[in-house]
Amino acid sequence: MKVAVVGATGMVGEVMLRVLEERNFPITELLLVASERSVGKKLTYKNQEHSIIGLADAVAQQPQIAIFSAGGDTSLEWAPKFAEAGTTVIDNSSAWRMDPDKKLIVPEINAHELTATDKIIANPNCSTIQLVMALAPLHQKYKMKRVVISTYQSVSGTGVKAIKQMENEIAGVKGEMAYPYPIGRNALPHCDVFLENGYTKEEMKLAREPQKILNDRSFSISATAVRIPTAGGHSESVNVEFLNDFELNEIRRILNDTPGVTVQDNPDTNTYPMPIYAHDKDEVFVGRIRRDETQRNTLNMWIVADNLRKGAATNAVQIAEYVVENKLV
Ligand code: A2P
Ligand code: 11C
Repeated sequence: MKVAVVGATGMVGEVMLRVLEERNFPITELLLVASERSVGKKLTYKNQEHSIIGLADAVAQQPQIAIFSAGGDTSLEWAPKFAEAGTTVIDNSSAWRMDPDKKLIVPEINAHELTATDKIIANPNCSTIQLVMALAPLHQKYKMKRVVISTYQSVSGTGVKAIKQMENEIAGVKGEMAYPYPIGRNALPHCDVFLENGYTKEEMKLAREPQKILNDRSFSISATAVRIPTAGGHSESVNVEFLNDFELNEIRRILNDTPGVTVQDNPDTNTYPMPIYAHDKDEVFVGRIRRDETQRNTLNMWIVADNLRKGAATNAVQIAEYVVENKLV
């Protein structure tokens, strides 16, 4: 496969290259693409140096697959140009996710919907991916009615500038701020921009994207997204009301049997998911599984995953693997 990675110099792009290498993705030619600022710079993939090229150059080379993580504006402008050139685009931005003509894919859940005519495929938001990975098998069995979620999100979800802000604060150095407030020793109930309804864009992604991925609008999700001073992954406190009753052991068994999900749940040994352990892993970790004693058929759990891996790069590479294995490119 001739593969382009658009946004190769970025934070997700870097993880993308690592994941492609680790999974030995069948690449015959690799095009590393970034903004004009970076053209000519060198990056290493599998011990080989590659020069960064620009978008127009990459389109002209007609790669079979282009994995984009270069922001929504770049995707809006350039993904259609690649698609027109015959490239299958897997886009990690929010640009196409809710477009009714584009599919929003978590491979373990709905990759079977993909066909060779899908030329722009959307990768969901990081906090959505880890949520639906745990909810999908439970929804299938017990039917969700309502989900209430609060997130505790890593600064790596904001980007390099936010990591730098956190490092500067730790070092006691003044520098550029990614957030309107200090992030150290703080919790900001503010991920992405505020919308007219008083929710943030991140909260509305959590409310809407799972319905599209599960192809079901019969359940609702209410979200509060919070940024905390951690770097390894996003955590989520999730309360799910089902239509049908459940046994906790059955919930644990279903989650344990779900590919890509690992249960870490033993209060006796203080075993529960945490970002420091989820960091650099591809699985979604679920723990603190317990019945909500205040309401029928309702479950509480805690979900953690590395937002740059399963939340972004790994999910996108898995989509690429699916389209290659199923000869959709
Ligand atoms: P560059 O490094 O040349 O700016 P991050 O999310 O970590 O900020 O990374 C964003 C990625 O998207 C980087 O690789 C960045 O390249 C790339 N990028 C940003 N704007 C553009 C653009 N207009 N055209 C192509 N790539 C872009
Ligand atoms: C965050 N979820 O942690 C964001 C980052 O829509 O792809 C990714 C934003 C997106 O703030």
